[in-house]
Amino acid sequence: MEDHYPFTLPPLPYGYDALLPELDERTLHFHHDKHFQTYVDNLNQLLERCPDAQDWPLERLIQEWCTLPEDLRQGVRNNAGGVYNHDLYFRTMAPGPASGKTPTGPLEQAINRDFGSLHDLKQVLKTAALGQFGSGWAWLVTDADGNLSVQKTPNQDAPLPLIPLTLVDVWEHAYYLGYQNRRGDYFESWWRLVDWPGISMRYEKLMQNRPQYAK
Ligand code: MN3
Repeated sequence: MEDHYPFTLPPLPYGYDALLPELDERTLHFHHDKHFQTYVDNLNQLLERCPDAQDWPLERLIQEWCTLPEDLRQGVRNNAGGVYNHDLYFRTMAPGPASGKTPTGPLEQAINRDFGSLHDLKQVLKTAALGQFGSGWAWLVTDADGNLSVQKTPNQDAPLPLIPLTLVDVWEHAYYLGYQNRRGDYFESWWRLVDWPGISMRYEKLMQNRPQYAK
């Protein structure tokens, strides 16, 4: 995806039927092609009226929306978050059996250090996902030193400047067609889709590139 305005919808990184049986085609079509697209379109419409922020990357829009003209603030907050969060959500799921997707290397070590085990991380993340009242997200994040934590955020807020590794969308539009009100069942399905190999690689790169003083 472009680093700044005008943003475009990145294609779904796999086929619409690739995440069956966990997530069905209709859910992915609506979620990616309709909901995600709407956040992209809304953000572009808002930034059209705000030339000063047209070269801002998403991360800056998310962290500095409150410095924008007042009539744009809430819209940019919601829609920049919507674009950022959905991009990462779709990119950190992958087809294939969960048994072939486990954390490796420095991420595996950090999960064991900070949560006890992958199973313990899952429980903490599930509690956050089920405990998020109304719409929002639950996140696995790292700080600049590599310390992991679980966060939850309402609406389309993101926990920056903490660095998101993966996240689960607990807006009803993410699961209602397949799971109705069963957020816990949806969480279990999402967990089987998490692309731990990709996330492990990203974490390792982040740790290699962190400032020297932090090592
Ligand atoms: Mn969503």
